Amino acid sequence: MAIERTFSIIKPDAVAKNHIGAIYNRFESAGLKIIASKMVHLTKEQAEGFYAEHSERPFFGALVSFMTSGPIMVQCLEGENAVLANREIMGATNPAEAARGTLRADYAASIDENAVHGSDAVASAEREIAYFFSAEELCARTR
Ligand code: RTP
Ligand code: MG
Repeated sequence: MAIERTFSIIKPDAVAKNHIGAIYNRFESAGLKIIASKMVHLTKEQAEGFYAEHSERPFFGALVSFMTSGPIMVQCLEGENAVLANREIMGATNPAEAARGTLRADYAASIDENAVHGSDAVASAEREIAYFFSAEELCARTR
């Protein structure tokens, strides 16, 4: 059993539509524990830094504009195989391709406004968690 941590964002579209509680319920129902959580409104510089790996992609400007358009919820999730488990809860990047019952199938309007983010690997999770949370803000709950 591999207990992992992953980083999750509820993006501005889903916060604006009041889906925070529904999305937290999906995480908890799947056995993932929220071990840190806060609402933030990203600056342009923070969003560009977070998505630096996409800086050369054609959608980068739209992505940064969207991610700074309103407050987001950022959280660290802990549990068995948390990285992959959260990716399965989220569904495909494009909601048109997301499996039924996934967050993006249920709450995302388009590939640009797709409700949630989740780390794609343990290494990126560590980087992304540290981008938003100090060690003291992470409350280990699984032992
Ligand atoms: P995320 O990082 O947000 O969890 O999403 P992901 O891994 O499924 O997708 P990724 O390839 O990392 O892309 C990051 C975000 O950029 C936007 N995107 N737009 N228009 C496009 O072709 C396109 N491709 C990606 C999406 O909002 C995606 O979540
Ligand atoms: Mg990604």
